[in-house]
Amino acid sequence: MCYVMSYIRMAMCVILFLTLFTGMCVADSKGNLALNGMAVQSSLGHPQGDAQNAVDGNRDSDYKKESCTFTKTEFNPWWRVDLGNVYTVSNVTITNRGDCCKERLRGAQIRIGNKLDNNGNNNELAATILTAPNGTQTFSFESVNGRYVNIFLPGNDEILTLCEVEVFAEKKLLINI
Ligand SMILES: [Ca+2]
Repeated sequence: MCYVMSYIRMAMCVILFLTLFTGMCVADSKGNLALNGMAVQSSLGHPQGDAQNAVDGNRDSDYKKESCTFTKTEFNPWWRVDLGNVYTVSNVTITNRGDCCKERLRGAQIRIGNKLDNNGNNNELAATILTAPNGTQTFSFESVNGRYVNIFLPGNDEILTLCEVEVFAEKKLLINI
């Protein structure tokens, strides 16, 4: 009886230890975290311009190939992906539209964080796209913790089009928000 009790006590200790230990762990996270994530955008400006097209794993920059997003012409358009967990994001790779209108993306901001105030566009500014990307361009920055990655294009009469957004992190933080 004594042996059984001590065995159970030990087993409980192991379970408790593992629970606490794994709760503090950080897991390596390699690869594109945005791939097939839940994506939304401020508006839909064209039937083939769905927000999900920027996380479909296809960098095709020809809008006619139906793998790019497209908002209406509006004030401060934005696009957002939910990574599903909090990561320390250090790189975002963006594929701009290539068949025309590259300059539309100039001035767009990469914002990362855990809040959805102002649709996530108030989250920390990680980088600004100062010159229109010619094809695919990677933006590296001081790591920012966050679950949401926004591409925010401030200004009047702007159209936001993204053909692919890829998000990379150093590690995953096991915090559920
Ligand atoms: Ca795409």
